[in-house]
Amino acid sequence: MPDTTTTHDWANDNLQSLQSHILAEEQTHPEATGDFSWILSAIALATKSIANKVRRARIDDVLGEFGETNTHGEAQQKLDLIANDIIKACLGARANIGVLVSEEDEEPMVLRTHAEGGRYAVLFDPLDGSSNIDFSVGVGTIFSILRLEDGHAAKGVDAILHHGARQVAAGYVLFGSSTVFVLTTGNGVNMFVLDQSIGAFVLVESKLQIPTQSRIYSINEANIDSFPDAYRSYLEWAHASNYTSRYIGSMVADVHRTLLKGGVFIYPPTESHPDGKLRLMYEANPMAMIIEEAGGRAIGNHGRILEVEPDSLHQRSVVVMGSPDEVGHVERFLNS
Ligand code: AHM
Ligand code: MG
Repeated sequence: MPDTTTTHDWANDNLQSLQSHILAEEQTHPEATGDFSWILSAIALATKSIANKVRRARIDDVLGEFGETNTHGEAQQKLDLIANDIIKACLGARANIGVLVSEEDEEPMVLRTHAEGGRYAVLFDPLDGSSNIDFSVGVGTIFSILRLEDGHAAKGVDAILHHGARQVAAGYVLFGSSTVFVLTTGNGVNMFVLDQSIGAFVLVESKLQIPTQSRIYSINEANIDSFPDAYRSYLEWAHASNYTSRYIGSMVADVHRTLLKGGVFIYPPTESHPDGKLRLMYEANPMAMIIEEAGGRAIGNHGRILEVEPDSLHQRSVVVMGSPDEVGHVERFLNS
């Protein structure tokens, strides 16, 4: 309950929606054009709609596989495609979005040239962890925003193949026991929760900081026999050091817990996924930007994830991200 006494600081402690937060941030940048509020309001609209579909999935009978595989040869769930269509419908109409890239589509969708106003590319995984959806486990949408340069339409995929440090914003929306929107525009990490009663994401925490250390590792340990030696040695050390294990198998949920509670989330190379399973440009990069902006670290096979120059849109990346000290422990084994 809000404090209704006269001593309450109403000027600085007020209810703020995602929309008003973005507008307020833009006002601190005189050169801002309002582009972000357009893009983020489209993402907010799309994810509110996806949250509704996810909640109603069993009632509406849209659980289960669609019967096709995506560009990575993975079974698509019906809700993967529904979420993909919702995002494209909401973002496609925003005049400043030039290109959309989705995990579910092999080719990027070029909407507008630079001359036509296409200033940004939005890359996204519409419904990450969707194989968990039949069991009401938390799933999420992940997005990354890159600025486009003049001539992007002619350059095709090359116009988007930039390292993650060039992201201008990144975020995810977790559809869990509550719907949580976590966002960074390069100025810290803010967390919003969907208030169903008013239909708006409201700010619940600003400038989130990940705990520096926490004895939690999050990894699919069933694959241990095919992990490289360094990861096996790390796990042996963690067992001996009284670590606990938490693994949901849904990256958004696992990274969200890691952000709030600390620890390390790891998807190492395995026999079936020698380059790691997660995708660099719309899974690893946006999560890495959020974790770094919150004071954490995110590394892959060759150092900092955000410095990897991609060769292809859908390439995979090894992921080790979380509390700075915990990533440091894994890194010690990777370097030895
Ligand atoms: P998806 O994009 O097809 O949903 O797959 C990504 C998911 C991540 O959410 C999760 O971290 C990982 O796959 C789990 O993989 P595994 O089942 O091999 O542990
Ligand atoms: Mg995914």
